[in-house]
Amino acid sequence: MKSNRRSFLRFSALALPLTRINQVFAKSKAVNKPLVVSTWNSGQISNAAAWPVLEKGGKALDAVEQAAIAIENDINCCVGLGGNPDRDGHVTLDACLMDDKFNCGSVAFVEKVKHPISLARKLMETTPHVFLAGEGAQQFAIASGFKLESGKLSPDAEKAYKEWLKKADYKPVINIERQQAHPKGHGPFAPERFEDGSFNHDTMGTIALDASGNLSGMCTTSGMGFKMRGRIGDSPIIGSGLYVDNEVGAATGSGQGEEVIRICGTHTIVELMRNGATPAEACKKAIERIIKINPEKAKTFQVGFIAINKQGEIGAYSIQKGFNYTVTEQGGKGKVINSESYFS
Ligand code: SD4
Repeated sequence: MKSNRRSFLRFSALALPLTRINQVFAKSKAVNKPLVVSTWNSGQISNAAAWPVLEKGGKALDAVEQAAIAIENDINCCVGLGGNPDRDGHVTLDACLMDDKFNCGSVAFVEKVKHPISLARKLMETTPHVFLAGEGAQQFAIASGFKLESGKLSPDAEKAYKEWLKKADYKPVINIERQQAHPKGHGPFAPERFEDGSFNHDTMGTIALDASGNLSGMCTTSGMGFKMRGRIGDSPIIGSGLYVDNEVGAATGSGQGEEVIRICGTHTIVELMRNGATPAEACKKAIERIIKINPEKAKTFQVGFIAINKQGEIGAYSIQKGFNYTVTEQGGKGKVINSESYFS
């Protein structure tokens, strides 16, 4: 009788879907919350803006929007109107966000809007649509009361663009981080710039778990520097640059967008976590999937992912060395962590 009961229990456990088993086990662990994680060491700026919202028990969605606004405001960072222009000299911005109920909003190829993240949120909250691009997105911004601003390239972006124009070589290579600091210094995030002033990344992603245990995320970018006019990368594409499933986890990333789109990068990571992978394992598997497509080509570009799960576990992985991310949890002080990478 006893053994029958035991085998019944064993077989019913096997009959449970893996996600359910994960949820059952997860319940026994203390959840690490609230928590916010952003790509790169400039994530210190984003996390510092997100944390006060989370600390007060606010929503993860509000926290990630604040994270994006802060970084879009920062002329010395890499995103927003001061970021690298396209090859014709125009700054075109992409951004998206996603909440804990599969609500999402994205805008792409938008010009003269200082906070594309807030435009994406407006789209999400006031229309039946999830993705708006170009002129239409700008019209929607005007209709929604956003002011158009010409913006100004940051001095470094301007210098880098002028430098690029000398050869105007259309060979986008992205995010191969330099290991040494900028000799002249450019504020606290100096090592993120090349000597000619150009950035080595143009994208900020933030994912957060709030005190109520709900997840949200955002991704905002000026896109790959000196890109073809109209080119859109992974960052505003739900499932590529950002994905959130409140039952499982959230992921975002930075790097060569085309390669992330090919594998639906962040959706892949969330699905791997659904099937039992930790955030770190899921990021690593997604990166390995990109590398497997063309291992030789993968030596020439960077992709870095970050992920969190419902329990507040954190993970990251990148192709090349040099990717880092910022974690803010209890105590509220942002900690920059160097990601593990495939190539050393
Ligand atoms: C893009 N993923 O437009 C972005 C670029 C990026 O750091 O992440 N740069 O493809």
